[in-house]
Amino acid sequence: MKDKIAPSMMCCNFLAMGEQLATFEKNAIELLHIDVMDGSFVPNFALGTDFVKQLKRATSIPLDIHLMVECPERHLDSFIFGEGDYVSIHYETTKHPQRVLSAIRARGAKALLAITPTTPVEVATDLLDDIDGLLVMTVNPGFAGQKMIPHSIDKIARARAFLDSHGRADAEIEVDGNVSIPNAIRMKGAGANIFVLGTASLFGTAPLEENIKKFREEVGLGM
Ligand code: S6P
Ligand code: MG
Repeated sequence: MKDKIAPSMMCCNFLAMGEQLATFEKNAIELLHIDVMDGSFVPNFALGTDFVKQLKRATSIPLDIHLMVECPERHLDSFIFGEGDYVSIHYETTKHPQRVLSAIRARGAKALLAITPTTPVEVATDLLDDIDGLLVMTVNPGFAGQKMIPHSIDKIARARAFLDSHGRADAEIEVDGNVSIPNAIRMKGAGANIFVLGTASLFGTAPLEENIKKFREEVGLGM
């Protein structure tokens, strides 16, 4: 399974977005992670429909839309996504996760089930035919710049074992939250292959390009 890097766009410098996108394109970034927050499922607001529209127009890098919103089924049609994009919903946000996941897939996108640090991986048991992977939150959703919840590495390993033992060795595992280089080395060892990069490894003091190269090299990601 291909390793992928997904910069967390809420951590971007919004005043230099064009330049940053150009750097992502030049460095073959695989996905752009877009945190959508509704101030209800999570105690914060973040990126929305017009931002996604603009990004879609501005770049051909596929989007990775992380919906942290109640009743995502009511909002899918407001977002532009399709073939090649990823969309994740949280298990707790809808009464009928199967319906929402299949609606995402019906549009040609990959559907991921997102699980918070206290949601057991087994909630995916009856959704295994409807997902392309799991998004394992390694912090509580809502904010950038948090510390990884310590049980996360074990949780990723359990998620990998769960998927493999249920005939879904092909399903991807995305990790989101405090993906620093040392944490990512352990996350990759536990079975993750999509890495959301925010303040812990990408948007710091060094230039983006330098940070991307360093991350790929030190974590041992294939290009
Ligand atoms: C958190 C959100 C994440 C953050 C990311 C930031 O609710 O889903 O995608 O943007 O975790 O990365 P970092 O390195 O600041 O934790
Ligand atoms: Mg996220």
